[in-house]
Amino acid sequence: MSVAPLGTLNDLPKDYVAALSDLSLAPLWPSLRDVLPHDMPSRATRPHVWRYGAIRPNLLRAGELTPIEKAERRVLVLCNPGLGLERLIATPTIYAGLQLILPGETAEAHRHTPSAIRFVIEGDGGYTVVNGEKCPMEKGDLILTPSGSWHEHWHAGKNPVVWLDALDLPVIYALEHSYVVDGARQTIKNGADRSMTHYRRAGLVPYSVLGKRREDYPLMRFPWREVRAALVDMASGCGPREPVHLAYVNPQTGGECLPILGFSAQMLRPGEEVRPPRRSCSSIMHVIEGRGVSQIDGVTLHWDESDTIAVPTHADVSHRNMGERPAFVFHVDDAPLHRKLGVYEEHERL
Ligand code: 1HN
Repeated sequence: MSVAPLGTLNDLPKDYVAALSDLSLAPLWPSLRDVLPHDMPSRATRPHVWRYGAIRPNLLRAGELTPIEKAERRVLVLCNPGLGLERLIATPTIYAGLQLILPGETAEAHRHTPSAIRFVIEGDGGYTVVNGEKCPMEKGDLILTPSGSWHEHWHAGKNPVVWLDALDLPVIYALEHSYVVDGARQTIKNGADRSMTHYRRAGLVPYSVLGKRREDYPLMRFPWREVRAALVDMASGCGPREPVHLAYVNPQTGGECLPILGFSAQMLRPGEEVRPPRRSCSSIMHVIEGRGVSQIDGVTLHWDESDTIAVPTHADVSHRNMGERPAFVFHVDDAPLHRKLGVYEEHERL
């Protein structure tokens, strides 16, 4: 293995470097270690917690300052402090923001190339219409809006509704493929959404699905009430060291719901600490219920209900429930993309 240090730009004659620049060329070797470090990628993403208690008054203030028509979507974006405010990213691949909609407001229909999800934080009476399917928004519900699907948000309740948006926008933007098309209000075609009718229970799908070309996105809403009950039941059937962790999947294929981002929900028993392997994917973790503390690459982050945490790639992670009751967290990661690209890795902890 070569241990000689690589040449730098200063080793080269100025006129040569200038001649290369004029030709829109650059020598690789002075920059090679930046883009290809040994053994471990360089990561600008920082472990970070966004505290809902600090965000909420500012989000409500946005409601006073900026009418929905002036915002299109009234969102405060979770910007990772290691990646700057301009890039609007929580991790290299995950855009995340908290969106506010006030009683009587509508966020008009559009569709775009990035895929999105909503994860509801508070408020009653909000709903999202996805390709004509009305999806009620209750705390902890996960609602998908896959790439290209029409979506609009409504509020028929009395108090502010807030949710976490997560999008694969950074990836689609890097592809120079991010754009939106505005549309007319959709005609709602359902009473109850399909989580309440066609996909009522794991292991059961409409008979007509068998032998047919499958729908890409059969299920748009995953009600928290059911996910929470599934986690509690799983805990009752697991050994004390087995993680109580469920992946959200496409009920027709058993595979991930969306192509780039993956979603899962985890229960941490009182006092439990989980120490997953180091993973190549980045993620965010959103606290649904409970309080605890995480160690991420040596950084200690305390968390409470509705806080959101950024986890860099390859990070050494532990999460501990500090409460007397079970804690529930929701994870968004880019593992589906890593797996598709054939680059997904898990490593021993450092
Ligand atoms: C978007 O369309 C929504 O539809 C929310 O609610 C956040 C962030 C970036 C780009 C599009 C929405 C978004 C977004």
